[in-house]
Amino acid sequence: MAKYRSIVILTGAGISAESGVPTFRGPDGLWEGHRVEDVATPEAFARDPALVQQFYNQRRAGLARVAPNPAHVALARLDAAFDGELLIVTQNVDDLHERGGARRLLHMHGELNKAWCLACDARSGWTADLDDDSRCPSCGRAGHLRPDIVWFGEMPYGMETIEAALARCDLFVSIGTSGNVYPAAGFISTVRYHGRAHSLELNLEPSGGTGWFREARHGPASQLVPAWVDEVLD
Ligand code: BJW
Repeated sequence: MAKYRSIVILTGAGISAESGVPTFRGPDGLWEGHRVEDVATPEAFARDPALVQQFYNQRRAGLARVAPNPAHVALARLDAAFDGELLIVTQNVDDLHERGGARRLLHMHGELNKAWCLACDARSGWTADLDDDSRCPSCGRAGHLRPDIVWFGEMPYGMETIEAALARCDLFVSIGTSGNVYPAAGFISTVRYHGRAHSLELNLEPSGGTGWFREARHGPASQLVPAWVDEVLD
């Protein structure tokens, strides 16, 4: 435990795959039936809000049918036991890290269970379907709520916090992400730029950026992550 004082963990869709949440770019990927530009851009939402709301309503409802797997639980165990600095940055919009028990968590691509009011700018917890009649709990106006999800071309959440943590950390771990989407795909470059942290990839297969990591282990997250957490806490 004394070996590291500051850890940043980046997670992606692969950590939730064994819970039954589809990844984005695999053979059974989430977007297989949808062109990404039809659903994951602000322009697409402006063009066909009902289609986009329906896509996210289905995924929000799907959260009730999935549960955290041993990888989520292991990270929560690390969060509870590690007395150094820790930040779990997830690209995932599901709530499996929270339900697994993680606390030091940042959702950089937003959350399925939140709505963003384009009239008053408030973010509110939201677990029901969203549609044109949905009323903002903050300002009371209907017809202005969208999923609080970061779409292509939008700024991810918490970038200042993340960049500062990446600059300070002495261990960076990337779990279950293909390294296709920026800025998350560039975090390893930031870590290398600062020069002193160990970096570890835990992924089913080599990601696009695997060669940038000092160490890489490949296999299912439900096995790799608990084993790695045991090592850190040993
Ligand atoms: C397992 C496993 C198991 C499977 N165990 N592993 C040209 C060049 C560079 C950048 C750009 C460019 N043109 C445009 C951009 C920017 C753009 C971008 O990156 N585009 C790329 C496509 C090129 N990015 C943006 O627009 C972002 N904003 C931005 O850049 O703002 C400006 C800015 C500037 C400077 C600083 C900061 C900001 C916003 C990106 C928003 C991404 N949103 C999405 C959709 C959210 C909505 C939704 O959920 O529907 O977020 S895209 C989608 O991809 C989703 C994910 O979070 C994200 C990453 O995917 P992830 O998690 O890696 O999943 P997969 O499926 O790709 O990979 C899963 C991995 O798991 C695989 O490797 C498997 O092998 C593995 N795996 N089972 C372990 N059991």
